[in-house]
Amino acid sequence: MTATTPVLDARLRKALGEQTIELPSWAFGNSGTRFKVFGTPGTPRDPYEKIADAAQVHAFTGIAPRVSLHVPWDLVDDFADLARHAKEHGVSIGMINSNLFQDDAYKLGSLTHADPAVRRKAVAHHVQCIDVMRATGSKELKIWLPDGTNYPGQDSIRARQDRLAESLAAVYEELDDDHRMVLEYKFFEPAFYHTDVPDWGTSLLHCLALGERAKVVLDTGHHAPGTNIEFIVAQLLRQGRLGAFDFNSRFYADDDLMAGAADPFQLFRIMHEIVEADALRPESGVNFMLDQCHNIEDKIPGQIRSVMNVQEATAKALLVDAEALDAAQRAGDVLGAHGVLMDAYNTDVRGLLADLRTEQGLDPAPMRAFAASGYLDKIAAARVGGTQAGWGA
Ligand code: RM4
Ligand code: MN
Repeated sequence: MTATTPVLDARLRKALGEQTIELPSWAFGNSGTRFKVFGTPGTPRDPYEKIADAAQVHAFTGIAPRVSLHVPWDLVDDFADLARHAKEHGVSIGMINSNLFQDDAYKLGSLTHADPAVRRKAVAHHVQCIDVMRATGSKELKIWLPDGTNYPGQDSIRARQDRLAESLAAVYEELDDDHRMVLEYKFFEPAFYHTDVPDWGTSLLHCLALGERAKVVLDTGHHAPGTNIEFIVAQLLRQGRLGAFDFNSRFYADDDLMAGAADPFQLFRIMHEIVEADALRPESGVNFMLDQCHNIEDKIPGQIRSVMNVQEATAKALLVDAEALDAAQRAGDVLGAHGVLMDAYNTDVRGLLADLRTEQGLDPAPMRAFAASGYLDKIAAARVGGTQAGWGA
């Protein structure tokens, strides 16, 4: 097929114009590996500065209007004031993430712990997160459970599932009617023998037991190598239980690199499932979020690049000729059907997205425009003293 230049028609304009991507506050703080955390001049010292930086990503891309918070990393005295600050910067507060992995009490588990007092403490932490939701206007509580064991026999896998179900039900009870709970799975780390929510099936079973407002979070870095992630996307969409993505890239484990960097084709395949199920629309309730760390690259441009990568994958998925694909699939035309998908993937959508930004009053080249804005120099000069936010704060 000859390459054609894609045109920004009304359908693409609407679909791309409606898409939003949520940013993680922690991406703006310092992070690293267990070997070293490198600081950057100008790194935010508090949640207010993290939000100001996140707002830059939205200002230059136009599609990142929400910032997700992590409690207690983003604790402030007055959350309503933080929400006001976000609004002043043109963004709002997104999902509230609980933290069950940095308290000594949780060494052997949190919501699954054998000791009811520890489980109560973990449930109470979620009540605190729900209060943050009320103060900030957030509607989603996000739970990633680090619980698990390191050695066979260390604890009863089965009893832990029962305790988890009970604890999650206690948290779910606390939600307001317009709140949702999203439950993230991960197959390893920090526990290495088993984790208590290792996969989408386990997360889904707990969500089904909890109720309609419980959905699954799919973090692209939380699967064994070779896992067909788009299959999971399709399956969760069929059940109406795909609550959110945590997008990032991985080469080996949970690398948390920029979305679309390691495997842009995988990102495209995921977005193809989304488009095919008509789940790109805001009403579908799928929250497209990034969950990343920028260990060696500058954080704000790292987020801008990631947002653009997701947007490019989305535009390509929207270019799949659905009719031709359907016809080829029905006819059993293996290579024809595959060809339809590859034609879309191999289309250069950068010009189309530049046109979209120009129409929206944005600079067509966000990376270049942000670099030219001088913002990084400005924050490096202004943010002197204090302690830079990082893993654990
Ligand atoms: C976990 C998981 C969570 C994230 C933390 C920081 O691996 O991906 O979503 O909140 O890391
Ligand atoms: Mn995640």
